[in-house]
Amino acid sequence: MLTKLNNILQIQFQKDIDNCTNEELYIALLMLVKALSKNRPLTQTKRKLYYISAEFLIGKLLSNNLINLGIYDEINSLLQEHGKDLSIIEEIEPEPSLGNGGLGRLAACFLDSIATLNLSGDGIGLNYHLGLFKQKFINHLQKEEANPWLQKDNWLNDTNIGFDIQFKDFTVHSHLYDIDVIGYGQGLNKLHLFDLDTIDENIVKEGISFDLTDIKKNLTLFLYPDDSTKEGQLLRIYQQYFMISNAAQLILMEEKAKGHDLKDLHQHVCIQINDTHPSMIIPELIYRLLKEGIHLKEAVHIVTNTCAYTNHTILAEALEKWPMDYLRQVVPHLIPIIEILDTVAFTRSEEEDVQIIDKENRVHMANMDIHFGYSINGVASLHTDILKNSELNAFYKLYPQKFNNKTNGITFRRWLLHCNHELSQYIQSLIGNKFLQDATKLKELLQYINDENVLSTLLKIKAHNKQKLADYIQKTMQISINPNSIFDIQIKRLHEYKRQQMNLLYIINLLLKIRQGYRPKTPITFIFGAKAAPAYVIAKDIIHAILCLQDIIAKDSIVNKYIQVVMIENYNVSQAEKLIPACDISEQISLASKEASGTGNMKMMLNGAITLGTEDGANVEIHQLVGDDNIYIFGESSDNVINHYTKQDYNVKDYYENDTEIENTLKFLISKEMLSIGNAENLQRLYNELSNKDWFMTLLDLKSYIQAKDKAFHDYLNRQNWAKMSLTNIANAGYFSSDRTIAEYNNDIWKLDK
Ligand code: GPW
Repeated sequence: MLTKLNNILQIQFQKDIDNCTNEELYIALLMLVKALSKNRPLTQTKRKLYYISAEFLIGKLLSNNLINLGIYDEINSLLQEHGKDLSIIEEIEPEPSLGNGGLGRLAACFLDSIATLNLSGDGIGLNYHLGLFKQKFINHLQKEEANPWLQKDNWLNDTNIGFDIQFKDFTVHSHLYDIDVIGYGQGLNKLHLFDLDTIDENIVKEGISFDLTDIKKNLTLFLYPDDSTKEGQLLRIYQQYFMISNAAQLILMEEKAKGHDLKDLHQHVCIQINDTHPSMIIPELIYRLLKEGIHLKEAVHIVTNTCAYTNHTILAEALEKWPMDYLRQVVPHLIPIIEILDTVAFTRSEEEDVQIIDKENRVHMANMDIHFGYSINGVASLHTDILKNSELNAFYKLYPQKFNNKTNGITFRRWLLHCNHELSQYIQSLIGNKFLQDATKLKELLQYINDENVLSTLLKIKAHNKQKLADYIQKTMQISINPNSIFDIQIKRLHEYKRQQMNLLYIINLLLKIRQGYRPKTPITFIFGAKAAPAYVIAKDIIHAILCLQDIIAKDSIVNKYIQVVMIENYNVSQAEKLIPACDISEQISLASKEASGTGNMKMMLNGAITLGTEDGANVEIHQLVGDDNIYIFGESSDNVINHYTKQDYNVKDYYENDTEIENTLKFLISKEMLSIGNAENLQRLYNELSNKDWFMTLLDLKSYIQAKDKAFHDYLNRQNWAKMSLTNIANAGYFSSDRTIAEYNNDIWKLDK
């Protein structure tokens, strides 16, 4: 390996490993990985899957590729022998920001598992030049900046492939770049990212603003920049159509190249539609099959048996409904097809809930997917039940056999082996390495539940990871945190339903108690990481309030002995990899019924954190796996929450008007102290929202949240028992391997070997 590496360094830089810079070494390693993956044959199965997604939040790739190629340890020691440090070299790689959060990260974990299981399945998405914005905190406010991640040397391989994409008023020619997806031990697939050569990064003005109408220059510039305006929504439709028309043409091209008859498309291909962003693939494929001379009825049949849809939310505002007029402006050729599909759907059921085009002339993308796909799945068992029994009940009655659950999963290669070397090495020393192939083998750890040696080693590993995180925060944010405090961590996109504001109210409540003389037994560090959508006003107000509180506590010399708040700037995959191994308490506090699954909950459990959560999403399954004693569950059930929405009987005032403690906690948001640091506009708006409307029922659960959280902090003192809980969580996390999830997708939906 040293010879190979030195050869590359010689050709590229006329240097060798001993006299090159870390930057040069990074590039050489990147080229080495690319060369090695070329030697792997592409995965072959009878059928081929195309996973189409507007987001692939792949994270940095160097270390994971080394792990999956099986050469991480070899390279690591080789570098050490020459005075280099792989962990420093890793930092040089820019993080591709091709996703927002869970949905995009899930797609990336899935690609890893698909390749690892030796299934032929490629990703198809877009090559956003600036990706998701970079978050800066200025005057306690989120500011967005462009986040260029594409440098000269990167993981993309140029292909000679490109397609004409016809919009109503103009045609563009696409350009395809591929990233190799290297499975763990075996498997090689592709992530196809489509782009346009005419994109112009110079149209970006201050922050992330740019001319939304200049499609040739902006089409793949940003990831969903702004859907609050008509122009923003039109751009989103342009992006989606560009993605799926490229996908359709690539798939049909590959099928023809294999000599397959397009009439047999569904025998050879499956297309997984990741949420509704790629849904236009359905009418587009029908359109293209018609052009190939296939009759309408048959084309509809073929496409229906090729496409499967995954739903990731029940939030009405996140279910895409495109006005026909907008679609007509961008892709008029799809309109007659959508109208036909709407008519066919109407013949199957006249019920309003299942129509494709509604009375306001909007196209319900999910409805089209369910009628004209052969599978619809939710992403955790509670979520799928809610789809079947309430949200999509009318569809469930029509097509019960199409509905199935696929509880999400995470790749253990990134979320254990890579991010927590120490823990994964230690696990291997205890139970060997079979769990690397079959994650349920982690259960064998349970034999050590009373082994004091093992328990204290687990605590030591956690302490070490906390120290590393503290060092990182010191270095990057110049904030010093106490590594001996409890690390209570909430990291996820900022959304009212995820209820960062409830965590905030807990901290305010605790601050007020400390000022009245209460003394926590162990100091606590409350860590947040969250980006808010640029146009999501209240979410930005919540960030503002957290940042103001962070400051108030830091400056209070009595309170800051006991508690500290740190909001991590620009939370992303790379920072998640540092935060998750250091987590003691994993905050999963969404309003029951609203979080489809969550995947951060699984990552933290796997790394030995204890969940503090509601019975929502995959928390329900975590609870079932670890039992009541190894998780902190609180709050109203999803049934009760759904009932409140149906009856519209939630009145937030009931929860503070006769409760001065809660009232004072809320009022602190607009206290003189907060206003002296923050902005009246933001803080008052947040206060008004919470005290008048509270759409996501923060106050409904606040009391039981405080109780459960206090108990968790109290239990933390019993270190031995805490270590047992931690071990139990790690041992039961095997179910959440994305290898299991993908095996289920393959058995029930894709059947790639059959
Ligand atoms: F709204 N999710 C996400 F359903 O990260 F489309 N972005 C999204 O736009 C949507 C969902 C959408 C998340 C869910 O909120 C989370 O609960 C789930 O674990 C994740 O998708 C992966 O399924």
